[in-house]
Amino acid sequence: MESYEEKFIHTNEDLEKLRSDGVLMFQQVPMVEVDGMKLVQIRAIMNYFSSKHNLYGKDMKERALIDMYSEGLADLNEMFILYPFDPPGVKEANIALMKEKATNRYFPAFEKVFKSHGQDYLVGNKLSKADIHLVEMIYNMEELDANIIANFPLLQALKTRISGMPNIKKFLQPGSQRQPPVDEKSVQKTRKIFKF
Ligand SMILES: N[C@@H](CCC(=O)N[C@@H](CS)C(=O)NCC(=O)O)C(=O)O
Repeated sequence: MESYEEKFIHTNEDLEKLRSDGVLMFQQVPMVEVDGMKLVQIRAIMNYFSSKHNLYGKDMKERALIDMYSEGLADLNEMFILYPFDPPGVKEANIALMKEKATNRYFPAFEKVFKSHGQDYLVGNKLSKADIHLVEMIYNMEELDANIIANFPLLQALKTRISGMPNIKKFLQPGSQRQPPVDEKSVQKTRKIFKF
């Protein structure tokens, strides 16, 4: 695994400093400095690291499948990232909608992929970024409903398999990089930093 230094934005001044330094192409974060580049746009960043570390398929067709699976999950993830900022009422409705979509649309679709080929990973019998996105989504949805994958045995097996990988195990340990569910205090802090 590459070593890296993670810097957090704590105040609007931190953000404005980056902007005035001219390092944010669209005045937005996240931004990653890697291999002489200052990369923005989260999907561009993830795709770069996936290519670099061989998590992005062996040919065009595998990459197309990995993109298709990742983009499906990105649609659901967008709702997940935004719902803490919803006003009361809307928030509850979006939580219900995410649970419904995870249970009836996304998780059955991925369970079916595993059932169709009987392999340990979604694409090419090899770990790809799509598997990582899927397991991340399982953890996200479990924050909303702890039993959400109860009826998806192949997704349970994937979660166990990926979570046991040494780097991921480390990442998932309490107090390490994975952030806990967003609370009201951090919602207010984020609003202040980004002025919305
Ligand atoms: N499409 C971009 C969106 C980035 C984005 O919305 N970043 C927010 C913070 S999470 C931001 O910097 N907002 C300030 C702004 O848009 O002015 C990505 O996926 O990276």
